[in-house]
Amino acid sequence: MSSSERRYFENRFEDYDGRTSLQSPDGKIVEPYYSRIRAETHKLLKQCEEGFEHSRDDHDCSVYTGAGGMALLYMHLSETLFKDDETQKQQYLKNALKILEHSQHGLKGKRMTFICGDPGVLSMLVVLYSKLGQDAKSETCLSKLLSLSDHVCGGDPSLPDEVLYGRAGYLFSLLFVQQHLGAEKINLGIINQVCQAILDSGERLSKHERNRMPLMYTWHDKHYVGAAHGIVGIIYMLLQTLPAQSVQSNLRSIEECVEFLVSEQFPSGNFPSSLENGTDKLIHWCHGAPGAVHLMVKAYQVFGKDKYLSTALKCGEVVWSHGLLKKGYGICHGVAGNAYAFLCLFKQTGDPKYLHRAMKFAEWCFDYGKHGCRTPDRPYSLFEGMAGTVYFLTDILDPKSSKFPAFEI
Ligand code: GSH
Repeated sequence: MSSSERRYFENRFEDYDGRTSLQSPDGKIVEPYYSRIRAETHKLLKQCEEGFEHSRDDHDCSVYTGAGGMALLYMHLSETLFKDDETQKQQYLKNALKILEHSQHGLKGKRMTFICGDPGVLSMLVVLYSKLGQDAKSETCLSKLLSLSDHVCGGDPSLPDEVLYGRAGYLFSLLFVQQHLGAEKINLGIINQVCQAILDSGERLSKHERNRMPLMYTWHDKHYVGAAHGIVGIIYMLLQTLPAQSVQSNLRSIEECVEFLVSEQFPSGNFPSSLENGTDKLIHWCHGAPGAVHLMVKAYQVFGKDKYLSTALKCGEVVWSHGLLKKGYGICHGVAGNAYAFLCLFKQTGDPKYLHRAMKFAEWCFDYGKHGCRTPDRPYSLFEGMAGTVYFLTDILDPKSSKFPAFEI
């Protein structure tokens, strides 16, 4: 393949030298990197806020491309970049609330997920109202959020199960509220039912197709594999919901799915985008190794099999060699999203090599727009554009606390 046909730039960064210390005793990145990352983040944040304001689409309140994504970034900044500045911290929470209140009329009552639908906005409102002392409003939004569970669990055959548009994306909304306000905030019975609905749906399709996998999922008639639309994302969400009895009772089936996925890994370390498509091409969080790494590490934590960790480590190699994407710097199909693969491996292994790699990808992002990448359709959005890059850069400041937004709990 010629370099012009490739979807990635050659990675010319040196790999980890095995010596340099990258973390200070409190877990933060050492100087001068810490200050440099903060400075670059502030620069990009300013650009992003201005760009978002100018290109704002009041009809899009999604976390993926719209106002919800900016609100999620602001919530994140209050916990990272402005963590030690109480005034700024409160201000960014208020900014997030303002954006969401403004965009509430854009709720469509159509999509059921955190990333693309009403539950994202509602669950952030639950958290923000509560943090800002408006408990009655928080409860109202929580009731609205929970009332959607009837539809999610009702067996609607047109509702998918994947993360971007389906049941697993609704599940994340509930986990998000729990993460911020405590597990007791959401009745485990509801969470259990949502997981059961996902499991039932997977089992139904598997039986219908006489598939060797006990759980099988499709989206738009394709058996997608990756984190956004496929089984990787669905199974990952279930494994993040271990307290649910339905998940506990189906761990065997879930593990069989993980086993199957391991067998689908390409020699390069990447994964196919769907079972119908055997080409080793997309190295994105949404499709491919950068998303699968999260599942493999989680599966290792839950089932304890070394094989899952080595599958994850192989993902890390292909992301390092082929992960500087020409698509851009975003989190869904860009360099920042790919860098979360290294943060995930660093959190699991403690190996500074992965922190080094994440920092090199961060360095690439400092030169935002200078590599000749394509411009995303929504250039300032969280999943396609600059807001996602800013989110990642602030996460790397304290790598052990980093989490892929709207996906990792
Ligand atoms: N609209 C997106 C943007 O402007 O950033 C581009 C669409 C895109 O890249 N989609 C991802 C993908 O893998 C899936 S979410 N597309 C298929 C491909 O790159 O071949």
